[in-house]
Amino acid sequence: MAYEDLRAFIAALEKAGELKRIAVEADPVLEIAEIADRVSKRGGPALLFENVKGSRMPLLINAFGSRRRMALALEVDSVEEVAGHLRELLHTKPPEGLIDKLKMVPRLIEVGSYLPKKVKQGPACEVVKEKDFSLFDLPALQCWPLDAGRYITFGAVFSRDPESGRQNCGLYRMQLYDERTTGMHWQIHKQGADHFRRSAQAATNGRMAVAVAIGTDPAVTFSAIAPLPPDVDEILFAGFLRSKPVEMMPCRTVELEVPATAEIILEGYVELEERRREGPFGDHTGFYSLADDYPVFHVTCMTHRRDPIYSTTIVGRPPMEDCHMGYAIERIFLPLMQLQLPEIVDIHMPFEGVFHNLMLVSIRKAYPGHARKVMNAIWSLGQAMFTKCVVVVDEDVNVQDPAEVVWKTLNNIDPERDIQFVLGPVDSLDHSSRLPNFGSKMGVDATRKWPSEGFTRPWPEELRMDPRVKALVDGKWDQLGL
Ligand SMILES: Cc1cc2nc3c(=O)[nH]c(=O)nc-3n(C[C@H](O)[C@H](O)[C@H](O)COP(=O)(O)O)c2cc1C
Ligand SMILES: [Mn+2]
Repeated sequence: MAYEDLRAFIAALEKAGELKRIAVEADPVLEIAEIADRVSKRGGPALLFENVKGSRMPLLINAFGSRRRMALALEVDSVEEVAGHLRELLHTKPPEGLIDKLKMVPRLIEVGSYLPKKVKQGPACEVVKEKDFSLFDLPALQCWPLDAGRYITFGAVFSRDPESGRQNCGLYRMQLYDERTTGMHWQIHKQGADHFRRSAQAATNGRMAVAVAIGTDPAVTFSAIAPLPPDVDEILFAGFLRSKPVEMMPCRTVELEVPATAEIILEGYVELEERRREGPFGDHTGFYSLADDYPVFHVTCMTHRRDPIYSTTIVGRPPMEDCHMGYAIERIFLPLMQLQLPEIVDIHMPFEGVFHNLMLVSIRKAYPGHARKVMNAIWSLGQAMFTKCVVVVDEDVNVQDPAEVVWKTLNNIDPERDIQFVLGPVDSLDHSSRLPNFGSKMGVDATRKWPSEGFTRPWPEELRMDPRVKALVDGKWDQLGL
């Protein structure tokens, strides 16, 4: 059964022994971050702070912060199951005969049944505040000492495409400026920024409606960070993940729909002309991302449950909570990549690469230059375009084992011949690129080189012991006293 809301997920975490309640008072300014960081680094549980200094709301953090909790969030034993389900759906052949058509019906119904369900209202608007409220009622964290202030770090931001009218939902951090305004840190490549840009092109002075949901059911939170293609509805994807439609209710003061079972909703607008300094902020990279100018979110209404739970996360040097969400993305999006690139056997993004810095890819190499074709394809595939370094290996290399990849790659490459640089868009958080958002990327062709690629020397065999000798030693092993 799908989790109705964040609370149902919290209950499941607690039942699984994956949640620790903390009654001791803790300060949302730095202290909670330090506690969560230590727990993250030790592979510890989700934390529910019940006594947050200066706020009446309990605070949840690290709820997705392990492989097991990520699976619990998606209600599976392993996120591979979700990939399997997606693969099945994607490989449904167009029906041929009548029998095939009949077999398709349940599948089509299944997809149709994930569509968001409109409801008039929900628990998220049990309390409606248009006048007397302050964003500082929320226990928003200051995560790192040089952060520009306190930030809402786990809000799902909703906006509407000015032309198609479709909604987008992306997770972007929000710096608290005062009681009613925050930064709106949608980076230039993201869909919120696209809506904003196109709204501004249509009308130079005016406003764009924005709503933010904090504390949504875990499928919605995960969908908000998932690198879905533009115009694929995150809420439909969440419905697919939880095998049940997400209930969406209209906002009170703006024309947007938000998850009806969220803990807290912020409604408001961004001015199309306005920008304000945002950051610095201690980021996923383990460094502070630099301050820059971003739109400003003016909050006109806050609604919440009678007893809201504030949900948040911190980012920083890996491993952190977001790494486990990144791993789920790696597994779940592999079938989608393979739809375009069936030669891909597996991919892996080690935590240390912070999502975009390193992708290890194994392929079934079929023609000269195949590895380079795959690199170029990855650089043109949605948010994978940010991948700073792509390493392509043959199918016999296990990319889930970075040590094996390093060993084989460094043996296999003639660097000048096998490394390729390209220029293009890079992640906004990259502090090393020559310009913000623009820089170079590197592809390493670590596949075995072929004569048809100009490599005419013999390629050596990999060391492997004779199986007969292995069996012999197995038989003697106990006597060896080793
Ligand atoms: C904890 C966390 C914080 C994030 N903060 C931001 C952010 O501040 N700005 C941003 O553009 N993306 C941020 N992201 C990444 C986006 O959520 C992600 O790229 C998402 O796919 C964007 O959706 P969109 O394509 O619909 O815009 C964050 C991701 C995580 C896990
Ligand atoms: Mn999107």
